[in-house]
Amino acid sequence: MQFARFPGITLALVAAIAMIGCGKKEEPKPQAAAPAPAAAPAAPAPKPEVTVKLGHVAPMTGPQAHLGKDNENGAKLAVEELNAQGIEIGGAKVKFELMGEDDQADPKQGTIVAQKLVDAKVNGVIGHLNSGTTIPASKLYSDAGIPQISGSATNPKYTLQGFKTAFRVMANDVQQGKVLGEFATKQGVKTVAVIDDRTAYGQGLADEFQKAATAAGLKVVANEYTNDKATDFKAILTKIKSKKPDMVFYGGMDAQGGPLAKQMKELGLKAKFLGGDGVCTPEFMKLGGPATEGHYCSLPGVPLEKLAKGPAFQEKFKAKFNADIQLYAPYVYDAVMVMADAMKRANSVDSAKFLPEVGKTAYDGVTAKIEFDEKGDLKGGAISIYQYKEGKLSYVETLGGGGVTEAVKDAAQATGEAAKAVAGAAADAAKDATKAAAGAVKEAAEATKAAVEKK
Ligand code: ABU
Repeated sequence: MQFARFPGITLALVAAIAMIGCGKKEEPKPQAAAPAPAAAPAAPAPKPEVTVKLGHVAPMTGPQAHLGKDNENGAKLAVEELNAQGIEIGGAKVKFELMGEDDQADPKQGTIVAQKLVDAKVNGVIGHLNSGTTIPASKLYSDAGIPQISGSATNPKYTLQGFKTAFRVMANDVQQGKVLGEFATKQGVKTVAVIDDRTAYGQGLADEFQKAATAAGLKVVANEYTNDKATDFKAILTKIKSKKPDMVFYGGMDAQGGPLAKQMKELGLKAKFLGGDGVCTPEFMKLGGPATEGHYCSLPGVPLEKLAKGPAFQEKFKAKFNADIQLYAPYVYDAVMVMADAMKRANSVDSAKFLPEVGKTAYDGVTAKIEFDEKGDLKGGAISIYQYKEGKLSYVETLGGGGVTEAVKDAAQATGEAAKAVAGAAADAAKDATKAAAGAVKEAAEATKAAVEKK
């Protein structure tokens, strides 16, 4: 920019002159001594923080990865909610952290990752998913005094070892096998073929089923075995077909159960299929396709829709993970909450201090009112039967289970109270209407009488 009257003088030059003019250093004026500033109030010392490390173990790779992910999502949801609550324990703000490990559903890998969690000094362990990994790992956690809660391992041995650290939040396979054996008998079948995958869960459940079925009068016409990696079952199914059983019972998981049901149909087996919780999944129906239609499975607990906190849990799970629950996520969620609840009651995150409180749990969970017996098993665990219908699990009935039925009772009571309130309001309204009508009739009668008298 140039000035109009002095075209050669630029704005920069003017600025330079101005700066020279201002360049005279002014002597500092003597100032009166400033009063000493009032001492600021001491800032409150920040609350100490403590990190609680929770180990979570499940197969995150291999044929059961979809179930491992489902379990981990249940644990993640619980941890996120606990952290949002800003819990204080023992005067410190607690931050929960999940240490996820993949045991590949392999017993040996299960102990390797368990040792890793022990070395990392985790405060507690949620898992493992499979009984075959949970049982050997539980010895390491017990030796280290680390509380362990499984949301899915159902083999009875897990809590029969006398470990003070071992707990589970669902019914075990003695209960499940018994219900399945009795259910098979109720279906009117006379003969059954039993197949299992030789895992702690599959074999254990098949044994319990067989005990209950034979006690109820069923004849076992074949016992066959496979493994938890198999995909081709035609050889054993061909042998079974020749025995013409009314029913095939499978002890194992959905990755094998789905193809097995499909191959039963392909080979022309007319027998009904029945399995436990490991096959009671959307994945079973996906793998088995239309061949799964009309068959049955069981699941510890009762349908979430029938529980007071179930529908809300389903909604928040779907909203967070954009996925439906596969199987055990709500149980794993409850397992984390039970562990945190024990820490709160003990006012300590120290495993040795809160472990006794785990045993004293009385927690109103999503899946049940959770209380443990002296072994660490869920008290009064229920078992429900489902039928595969048009690609969905259709609820049939719930058998046994004080703990779970308590929660159902709570929901039913709430519904009953609401219904009573509606009925009460309707009765009041009806009373008012009757009174008004009676008044109108009386008035009409008086008017008629007056009219008659006037005549
Ligand atoms: N409860 C069936 C799947 C987990 C287990 O191995 O026990």
